[in-house]
Amino acid sequence: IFPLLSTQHDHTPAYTGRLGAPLGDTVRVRLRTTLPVTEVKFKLVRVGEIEAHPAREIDPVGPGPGRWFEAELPVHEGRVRYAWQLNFGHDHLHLTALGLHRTRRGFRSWFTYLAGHTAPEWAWESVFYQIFPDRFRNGDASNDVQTGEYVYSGRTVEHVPWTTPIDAWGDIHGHYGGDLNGITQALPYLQELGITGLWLTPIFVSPSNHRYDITDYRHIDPHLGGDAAWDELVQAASGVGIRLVLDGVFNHVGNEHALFQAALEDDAAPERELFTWRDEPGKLPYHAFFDVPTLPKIDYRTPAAVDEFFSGEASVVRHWLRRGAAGWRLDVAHMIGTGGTDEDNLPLHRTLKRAAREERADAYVFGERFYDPEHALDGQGEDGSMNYHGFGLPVMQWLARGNLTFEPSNLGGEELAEGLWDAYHALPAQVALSMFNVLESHDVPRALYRLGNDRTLFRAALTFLMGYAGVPCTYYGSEVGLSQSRDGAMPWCREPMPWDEAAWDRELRAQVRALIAVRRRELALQRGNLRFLHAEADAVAFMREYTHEDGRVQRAAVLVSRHPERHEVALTLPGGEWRDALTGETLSGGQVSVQAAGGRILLQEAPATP
Ligand code: ARE
Ligand code: CA
Repeated sequence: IFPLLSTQHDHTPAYTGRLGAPLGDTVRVRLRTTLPVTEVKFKLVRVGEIEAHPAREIDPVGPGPGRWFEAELPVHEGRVRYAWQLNFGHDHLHLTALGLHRTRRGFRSWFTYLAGHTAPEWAWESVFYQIFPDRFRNGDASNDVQTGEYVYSGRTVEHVPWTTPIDAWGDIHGHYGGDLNGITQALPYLQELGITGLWLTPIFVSPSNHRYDITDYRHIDPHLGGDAAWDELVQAASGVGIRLVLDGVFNHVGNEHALFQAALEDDAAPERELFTWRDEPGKLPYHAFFDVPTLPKIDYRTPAAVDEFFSGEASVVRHWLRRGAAGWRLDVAHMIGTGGTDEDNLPLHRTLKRAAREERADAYVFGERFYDPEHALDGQGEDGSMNYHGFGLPVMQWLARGNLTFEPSNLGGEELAEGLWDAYHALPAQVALSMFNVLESHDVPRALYRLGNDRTLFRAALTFLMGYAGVPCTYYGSEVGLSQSRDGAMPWCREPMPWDEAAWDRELRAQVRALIAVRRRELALQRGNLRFLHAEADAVAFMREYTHEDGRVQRAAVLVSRHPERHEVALTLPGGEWRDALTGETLSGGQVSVQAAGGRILLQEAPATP
């Protein structure tokens, strides 16, 4: 199922002249092959028909082996589907995004060129860190929620001292006191780690410790330091090159939100139309997220809802981008809409994205999607999505060997590679590079915990994350070995960050830092293509490759094993010298046997022809 190295075409400059050109433009595209072709044809789908044009042979680009062919791609529609046909006398092969095949395969496997699409490329170069504000750092004790201060979900809230372990029943009422002031204080720590982007789970006025039930979207929760703490954080973060992405809870509001309160109080209130109501015995009178009473669902069939949150002149989306946010993570993106299917909701997501881009030309907008995100990712809506389905969940299932109750199936390396490859090739390159890759989050168990707290396996997981196509995001505290006290997802994955350095695993932190540095240095990891090189039950290897316009190639081969101890893996690398990104050790390509435990990133830079 994996593409061969003999023939290549991808989104990088030598092969694709320009990404995201507008409708009506023409883009030059190229193919390189070492096969004995007699002719190469460029094929595209236009008005439902396949057109085939001869590609012309050109002088070789760069020093690599093979012959080069060039064609013109007319950007005639939003998504241009194309492929190459290689003729060998009477026989032929097709090159699609899936690789070389005897048949031309379904159009879903063809290359996709996205017209007029600009990706937030800064995100490709970023390494993100997710913060759950109540649990990251308490920078100002004077704003802490006090025990008994108010009632939430039928019980008074409690102030919990920082070092108290999470308690199941108390958790939804327990506030540890973390705030934005704390994040500002920790910026030097994050900068030293190499972080350049933060995703903050909700920070607006809300009674719960997770703040997904928002009372007022236009103000920062005073318990997090209020609006002033935000402005201070924005300024300090931009000073150290860190961008802030906010959590957009747009499927539902908190039940204490004024619009919902108005709707509840009066049957004739215009606000009624912002929600959906029902009259069924034993059920809430309104639709809510998973029937959680504090989370009434917003009805976007009502134009006032679209205005309030997305497109209006002072919408929530616009407000915080104006005030310094760099993008939005859309909570339960698959639910945000009119109550219809995901497809029905696409126009709404495009409206949201358009408003975001009007405010900030490079705003990064990605949805939370636990399952198949493909149909939502045509580039006009979300830039990408959280990559649980096509990355984090399967990678963790494989590495954890089905350990523990969360997503317990035990995948083999072959199945893993197949699943990842399938998810990757289905997306246009700019979207694939904009996927938000996570191994863990505040909704799933911590990766380190799922791996039995084994450091070698965790390092392997992080190598996968930093090496893979898409934007990597780590979860607060993982870098110092923060784990869980027991099995399960929330609340166990939300322990407060230990700031007593005696509790840190410094060796782990140094390793995480080194991996982040490699990611931030290597163009191939940020913008390269993706191909799987090898898969066996306990090891997989993939290649990221970036070919400059002059043919210079930068390669990174990423090898990951799920053995906690030494594990020799045999694989074939392109010839020439390779260097280990972390140890500097060199080896020559061809058939090699490499120690894979803990993960490896091997680099190769082929020089340009004079
Ligand atoms: C809290 C408690 C829960 C309790 C619930 C109901 O923590 O134990 O069951 O209340 O009383 C936020 C808070 C949660 C809170 C929830 C409701 O963070 O702590 O739960 O609000 O008050 C699915 C969705 C996914 C969603 C998760 C939570 O597909 O989109 O469930 N994620 C977002 C956020 C959450 C947030 C909300 C949605 C609501 O990221 O933090 O919850 O705004 C498997 C399943 C998935 C499931 C996933 C994670 O993979 O198949 O369907 O995701 O696990 O649990
Ligand atoms: Ca505080």
